[in-house]
Parts: sequence; C-alpha cells; structure tokens
Amino acid sequence: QRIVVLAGGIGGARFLRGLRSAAPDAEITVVGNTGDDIHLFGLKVCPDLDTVMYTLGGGIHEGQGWGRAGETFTVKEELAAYGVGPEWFGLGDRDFATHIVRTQMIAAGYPLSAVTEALCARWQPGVRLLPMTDDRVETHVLIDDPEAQGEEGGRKAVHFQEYWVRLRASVDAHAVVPVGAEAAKPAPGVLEAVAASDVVLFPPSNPVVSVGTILAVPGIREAIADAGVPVVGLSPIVGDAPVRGMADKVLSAVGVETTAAAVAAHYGSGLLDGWLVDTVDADTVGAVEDAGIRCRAVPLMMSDEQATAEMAREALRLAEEVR
Ligand code: GDP
Ligand code: FO1
Ligand code: CA
Repeated sequence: QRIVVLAGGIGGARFLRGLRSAAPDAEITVVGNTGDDIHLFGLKVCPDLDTVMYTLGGGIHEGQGWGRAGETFTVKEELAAYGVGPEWFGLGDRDFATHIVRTQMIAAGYPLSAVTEALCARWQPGVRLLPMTDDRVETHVLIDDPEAQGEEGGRKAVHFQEYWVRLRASVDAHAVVPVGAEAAKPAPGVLEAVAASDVVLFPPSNPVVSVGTILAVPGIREAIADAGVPVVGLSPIVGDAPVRGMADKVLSAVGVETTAAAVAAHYGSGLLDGWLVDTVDADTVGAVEDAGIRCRAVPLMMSDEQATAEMAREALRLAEEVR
C-alpha cells in the first residue's frame, strides 16, 4: 500500500509514528511543510522537516515535541554574549549541526529535497520525507503595528516563527500569507507520489500553516484531487480547541471557526472524502456528513504510539469505506 501524508511538525510527526507501526509494510511518502523555514545566523532551519525526521528517527525531545533530546545551548549562549540574536528562538548545539550540514549542501548547489534525503540517511525515519517544494516559501502573518502611522493604525507582516514563537500568537492574525508559494514548484517526487498513491492522509496538523501551506503550492491540491484515491483527514481540533498550540489564531485569520466540523468544511468535500473527529465531538458527525464528507468519531488523542496507531488504522478503515 502506498500512502501519502501531508505533514506539519509535531502533529504530523506523532501521527506518522503511529501510522508507521499500524502499516509496517506500507510505503509512506511524507510531503513536509517548509513554510515555517527560517534563516538564522546564516543557516537554513526547517522546523517541520526536522521535527518529522527527529521524531521518526528517535532523536526528538519527546516532552517538547521539537528539537533534539539531550540538547545543550552553548552556541546560543556564546552568540548572545556577542549580542547576536534572536534570543527568542532556541537553536541547540546538536540541532545546529543539522542546519550547518543543510546550509553547506544548499550552498554547494543541492536542492532541499536532496539535502533532506541526505539528512534522512542518518536518521532512517522509515518513510520517504520530501519537502513540499525546493523553492523558497515563507509563511508571513499580518498583524497590527502600533508603531505605524495612519488613522486606522498600520499593519505589518512578520515571519511565522516570530508570530508563533516570539509573540506566542498573542495578537490577532489578520492574514496568513505563504510568500513565494504561488511561484513554487512541487519538489521532485511529490506529484509522482500523489499520483501513484492508494490513499492520501491529512494528519492532525495545523490546517492553515501546515497542511494549508502545502496545498498552496500550485499543483499539489490538483494532483490530490486527480489521483482519484480516498483522501482522509484527522481533526487537530478536539472539543472546539486545538489539542496543542494556537491554531485557533490562524484559523480565525482565514475565517474558519475552531471546530472539527468547520475545519472539515474548510478543506471541503471537493478535496476530502473522509474526516475523523474525536469522540467528544461526536455530535458534529452529522454536520460533516451533510457537507458531503464521510465522518466517524473515534479517540483522537495521540497519548502514546499504540493510541496513535489505532487512529491511523481508523483513518485507513475510513479510506476503505469511501473508496
Ligand atoms: P507544528 O508544525 O509543530 O505546529 O505541528 P502540526 O502542524 O503538524 O500539528 C499541530 C496541530 O497538532 C495542532 O493544531 C494540535 O491541535 C494538533 N495536535 C497535537 N497533538 C494532538 C493530538 O494528540 N491529537 C489531535 N487530534 N491533534 C493534536
Ligand atoms: N518552538 C518554540 O516554541 N520555541 C523555540 O525556541 C523553538 C525553537 C526551534 C528550533 C528548531 C526547530 O526545528 C523548531 C523550534 N521550535 C521552537 C518549534 C517550531 O519552530 C514551531 O513550533 C513550529 O514551527 C510551529 O509550527
Ligand atoms: Ca510547523
């Protein structure tokens, strides 16, 4: 069985760990979000690709969900001693090595997809990890700018990481813009993997800044629709709130309510064939089905690998039902 998964960071990575154990013989291709990528200290950092790679490769800081286990921060401290920031983004010493290798290979002319493959040669994630694109795409968030002049008050765009990590999404997002997406091409292998897939899964990743950004790369959404295979998603919203993180802030920026049913409607029946909501949202199953999307309520908390594997089995079962 060939499975394609569009993944963000933590939600995508944890789901993939469950999927890998639920379908050990499947050929899993992960299309990873690169809209969160940021250049810091001259280095290219790919948080979502690295979260998937470290999580599946056994190098993740489990409690935190991102970054390396057993991490130290000597380089960050030394940079800070020079007054060189940003201090709000915690790059650890072990993680730095990944970004140095990546940046060096890119400078030597390798595309990000080749670099990711090289990094994965060490981590052996057990899936094929592809960036959504080799081109530069950067998610920016439009927020109020109290400093700006003008009667209605100005606005400014900040990098997604600045909005998420520095500001902790504490101010309203007026718009979320995947800068560069419209001119980006899917990375080599992405469209081919989708076309050859038996099922496409949307893990419980952020629908706006993870899955939404991947779908913003021209050709990917179309390839999924054209593949003619079941497309099944799992809700990252449980009990009308994100299980973790601030997805509600970016959902309201795109005019979507923070409910499992509204996220399904946002993807739409033109894209999504099946949708899993948590048992606490069982009352919304009817609304999702009325929108033309087959829906089931099952436990969706990824508390451990067994529970996550069961979620993956439910998603694959639902895919068979809608096939
Ligand atoms: P990020 O890039 O690290 O933010 O990770 P993703 O975009 O892949 O996933 C983020 C989403 O995962 C958040 O909106 C969370 O609500 C969701 N999430 C995290 N843990 C769980 C869980 O155990 N169950 C469900 N259903 N969603 C989860
Ligand atoms: N998230 C944080 O909340 N604080 C950090 O300092 C931070 C550093 C960091 C370094 C490398 C990396 O791969 C991820 C990192 N993250 C950090 C996670 C992260 O960038 C975001 O949670 C996701 O991109 C949100 O989608
Ligand atoms: Ca992310």
